[in-house]
Amino acid sequence: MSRTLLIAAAGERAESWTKAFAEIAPEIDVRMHGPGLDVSRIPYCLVWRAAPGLWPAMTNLKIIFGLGAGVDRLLADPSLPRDVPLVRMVEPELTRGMVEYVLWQCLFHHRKVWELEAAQSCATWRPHTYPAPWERTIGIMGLGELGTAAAAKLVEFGFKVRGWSRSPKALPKVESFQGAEQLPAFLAASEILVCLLPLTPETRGILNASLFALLPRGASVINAARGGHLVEADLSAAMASGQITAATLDVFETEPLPADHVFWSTERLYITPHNASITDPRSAAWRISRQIAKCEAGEELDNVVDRARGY
Ligand code: NDP
Ligand code: OXD
Repeated sequence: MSRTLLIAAAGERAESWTKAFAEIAPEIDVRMHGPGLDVSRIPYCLVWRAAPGLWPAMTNLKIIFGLGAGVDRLLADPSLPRDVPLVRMVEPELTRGMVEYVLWQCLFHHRKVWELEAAQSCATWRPHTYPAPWERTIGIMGLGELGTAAAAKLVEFGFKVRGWSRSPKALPKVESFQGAEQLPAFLAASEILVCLLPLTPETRGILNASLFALLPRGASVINAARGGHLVEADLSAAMASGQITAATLDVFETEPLPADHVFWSTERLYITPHNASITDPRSAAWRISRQIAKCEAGEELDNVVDRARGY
């Protein structure tokens, strides 16, 4: 059992996970969580959200691997073992996917594609202008693994990029702001605001009416982090008043987004189904196998969640 990994999350992707471990890390003995499986001696677990009773049953755990970069759901579970390291997902394909999503959506909002859609819907050849990227400021909330990579790509495209985090950053050509005191200055010029924050008690509900009021009038909002960051009614009101022109949301307080939710029919509000980026089983299998090897060798693990900070 020394290198046994329980996968308690795979759903319809179960096959890709077993295949990935078989190809990339055959030394790991993978078990899929299911009824009747004795998990008491399994030392490693890869999980998105734990089924009730899973943690008390895993009495010999050495590492919990979160299947996603965000660990808010795992930390919200009072039965999560306190003394076992929780490692969040950091892998190059997850980062690449998010960079692609942020670039795609920033270009979409930069070029105001909804104006083209409106002209096309009435078969009108309407001149459409937009500023050069260096005349457009994009603000990224969260300059961690994903925010830093997204900022670098936007800089490469010539945008004016600014970022907001808890601690000071020095990233090439990114104007950096830190902490609550510098949030208003950060927001003041952010014409396209991208949220890539972790969901913590401090960041829950941060995308709210007061924050929207501090953005330049007519700004766009892109939330690819967690639904809990957004106060949904405040976004609806800000869009109705014109303070926010358009938004793209990948994540929602309730997922799947209910069919009768007002967002489905809100003009210039674009929805993607929590797939801004998806953990790649092959790339993740390699990362997890390295971490297990480190653990077995008594070495320090990477990307261990700081439970006091919540990310
Ligand atoms: P990281 O932990 O690497 O980065 C988090 C960043 O947020 C850090 O820069 C941190 O600041 C900053 N931050 C945290 N709390 C605050 C605060 N109170 N005030 C200001 N800044 C703060 O996370 P990742 O970049 O890997 O991921 C970010 C989030 O993206 C995940 O938590 C997840 O929710 C979401 N996600 C969504 C996906 C999707 O498909 N929609 C896919 C993957 C992730 P500092 O650097 O100073 O610590
Ligand atoms: C993640 C996610 O946190 O997929 O990785 O949302």
